Amino acid sequence: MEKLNNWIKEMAAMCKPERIVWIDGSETQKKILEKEALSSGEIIQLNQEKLPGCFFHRSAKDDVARTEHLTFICTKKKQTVGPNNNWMSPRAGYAKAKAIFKGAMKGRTMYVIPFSMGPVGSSFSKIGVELTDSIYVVLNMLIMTRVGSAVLERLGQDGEFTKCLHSKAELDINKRLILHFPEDNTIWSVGSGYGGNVLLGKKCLSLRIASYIGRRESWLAEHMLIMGIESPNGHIEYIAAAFPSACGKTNLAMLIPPEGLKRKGYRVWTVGDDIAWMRVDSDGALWAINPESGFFGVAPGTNSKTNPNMVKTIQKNTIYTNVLLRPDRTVWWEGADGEVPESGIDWQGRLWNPGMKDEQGNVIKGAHPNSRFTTPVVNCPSASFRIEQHHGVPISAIVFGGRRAHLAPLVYESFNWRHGVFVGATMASETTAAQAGKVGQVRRDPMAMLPFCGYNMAEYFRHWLNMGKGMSKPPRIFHVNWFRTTNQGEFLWPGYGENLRVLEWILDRCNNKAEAIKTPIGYLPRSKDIDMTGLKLSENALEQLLAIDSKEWLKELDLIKEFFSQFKKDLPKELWQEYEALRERLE
Ligand code: OXD
Ligand code: MN
Repeated sequence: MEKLNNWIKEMAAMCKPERIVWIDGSETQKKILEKEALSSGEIIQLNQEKLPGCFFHRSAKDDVARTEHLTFICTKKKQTVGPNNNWMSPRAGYAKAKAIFKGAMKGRTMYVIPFSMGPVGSSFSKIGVELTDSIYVVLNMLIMTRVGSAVLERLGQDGEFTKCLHSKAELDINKRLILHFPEDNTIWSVGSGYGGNVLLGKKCLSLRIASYIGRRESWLAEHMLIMGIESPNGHIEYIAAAFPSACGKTNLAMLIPPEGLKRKGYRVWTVGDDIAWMRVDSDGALWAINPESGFFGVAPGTNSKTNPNMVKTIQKNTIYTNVLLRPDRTVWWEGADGEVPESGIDWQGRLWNPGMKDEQGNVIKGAHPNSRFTTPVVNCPSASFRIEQHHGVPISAIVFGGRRAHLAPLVYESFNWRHGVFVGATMASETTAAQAGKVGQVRRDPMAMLPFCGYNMAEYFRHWLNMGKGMSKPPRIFHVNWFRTTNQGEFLWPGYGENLRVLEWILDRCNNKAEAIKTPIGYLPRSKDIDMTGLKLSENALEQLLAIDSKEWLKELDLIKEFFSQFKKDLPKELWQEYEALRERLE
């Protein structure tokens, strides 16, 4: 404990809190903190009859999303972080942040949160300690991670932990920094209150720092959901899947089988919706845990059609951030179930009516497009019974995906692990209205890790290639695209629960039970290989969904070449070989 105590002393000397409070993970302490946050107005109590244990929080107007331009990886050499990250030297990083942290907690309490990413005591879990001056952060961390005395016990006298320091400071975007020091196992975040910037166990530890540690220790920290699919005979197989944002990752993780397939008796078990830590076990297979214990999900668009399980999950013990507050102290967002409320208080605290417009004539939204809920995994009706198992779950298939109006077919399988790494490394998605910039622009997002890989992505690709060599039973790697459209822009595939039809083919491939045809880009199902019982698509839709246009793919290869070129000599030659081989097959 000496190491921990000394560090806390040093950080307190810099931040100057009025007092220090240790978070023990107890219900009693949580209640006290809730009371305090209620009286300061940091949170608002929601209608306890309709939403028991639920609270509401409003953030600063310019503090509503991850700020990637203020996020840095601080390493001795710039080369370590590669072209995909903002870099600062540790000396400069500490100095810049220190200037903001200095005295930032004056008059405030510093909370000490010992937390475990992964089940407490599992050899695959990692421990962190977050110091923060925000009760909102404490209450969110209590949902998202395993917190308290059991973690300290596990840490023991001088166990290794990630040193996480956070202060709201002035919540000033001009004095905001999210800094990672992987060489020191340290994270410093200041000037923000937004989840992705301040719940330091999530993106900062479980992806950026963990990806760096994972390379050293030969495992993978990935931006992936984990779901189990129970087949009619009771056997459960697990899939890990990576998608860029706005592709429905959370919805897929807890989908409800569609009627036709339900009759067959499928059932889905949710292990995680955002992060997977995966390592090779003694059986030569890849095993995964979800390091988190909660969901931090996007509210808008969540309803009984898109995600019925999540609608049930967020009825209790949930923290809502930046949604619309209704007169009866329940919550609403664009794309929620039911009628649009006649009035409410919007995410900025202003009186709101539907159809209201701003000075530019744009419709004012009730909820911020990135408004969120923080909710415990155990609330979820499809929560897997294996979430607390120290060993995790064996992964049969890895699925990469993106949002592509054309080009990528509904599903294809890579030829082997190396080709699968190429498929993941060349992942891309088209921007939607939810993102800044032009709609429909193709953005490369390898393995959906572009904003989260804590080191040079070229080295990350090499690590993926090496992981394949260490497995005697590697998962098969697939690519899916739920978003292909007709030339008129209509979606060809219904998505949501129906996606299980594609996952069925994927698992059947893993078990050598389904046929496929070999194409230049990989193995594809024929239309009759996808079970369409109870689902009627327009004529030829499936054929269009599975069509490959070589000319389009050759154009895509030019974009891939451009993307790969930025890594210069660092890019593994195997990926250039895959690139050349694909070009040859297409020509
Ligand atoms: C998230 C993200 O919040 O990827 O999960 O931004
Ligand atoms: Mn995510």
